[in-house]
Amino acid sequence: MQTQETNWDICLMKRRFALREMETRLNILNEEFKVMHQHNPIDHIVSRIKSQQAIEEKLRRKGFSVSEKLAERYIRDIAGLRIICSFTDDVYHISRLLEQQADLRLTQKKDYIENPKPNGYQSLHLIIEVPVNRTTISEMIQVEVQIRTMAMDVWASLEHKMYYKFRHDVPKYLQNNLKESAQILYELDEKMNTLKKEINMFHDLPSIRI
Ligand code: 0O2
Repeated sequence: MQTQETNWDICLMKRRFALREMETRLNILNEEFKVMHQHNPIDHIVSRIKSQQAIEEKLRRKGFSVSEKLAERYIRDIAGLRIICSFTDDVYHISRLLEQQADLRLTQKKDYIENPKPNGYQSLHLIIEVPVNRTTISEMIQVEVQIRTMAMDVWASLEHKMYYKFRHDVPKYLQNNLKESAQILYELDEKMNTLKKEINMFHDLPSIRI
């Protein structure tokens, strides 16, 4: 019989494989797009596996007892991938391209760009099941994919730092400033998106396509 530690190891290993699989697919999409359309929709990708300690904390927060079986079932972001794009259109484009891949299963979509969180947080969150083929077993493994623009990313990392700096009790005026900044960044993203479209209308100048 396997020890609990071994089960956790397997749980985390499967998710590392799922992340690699997703990253390869995304790099292919990005490279092909560059060749066909002279534009990289993805600026960069960051990925992480949640630590066992963070998974256990999240399980407790959700009112579950701690086991890797419950983690596999209820913690959908053990494997997390963040895709940073230059433009809002690219965020939705990447999402559509992933949704079209026949062997991926989209099980949840939260559009915090269309409906930002009350604090101002914006991002598109997908939970995608990815096929992982191991030596003796093939399994669908969940990956949380967050897709956002650079502006949304800068905002989210500042908010994250602030949340921890003030131990989850951010003064009201800072909360208001943050929310205001999110709105300004949203407007900036919209402007940049429109500008990009206008520039790309100059079909006779493909070398400046962005
Ligand atoms: P970390 O450290 O990034 O891993 P659910 O899984 O649907 O039951 P959950 O997990 O709250 O509920 O889902 P949601 O809303 O999709 O958020 C998951 C992740 O999105 C968070 O993971 C953050 O990474 C990010 N996120 C969500 N809301 C905010 C926010 O207000 N500010 C910032 N900066 N990030 C946010 P973790 O596990 O909380 O943290």
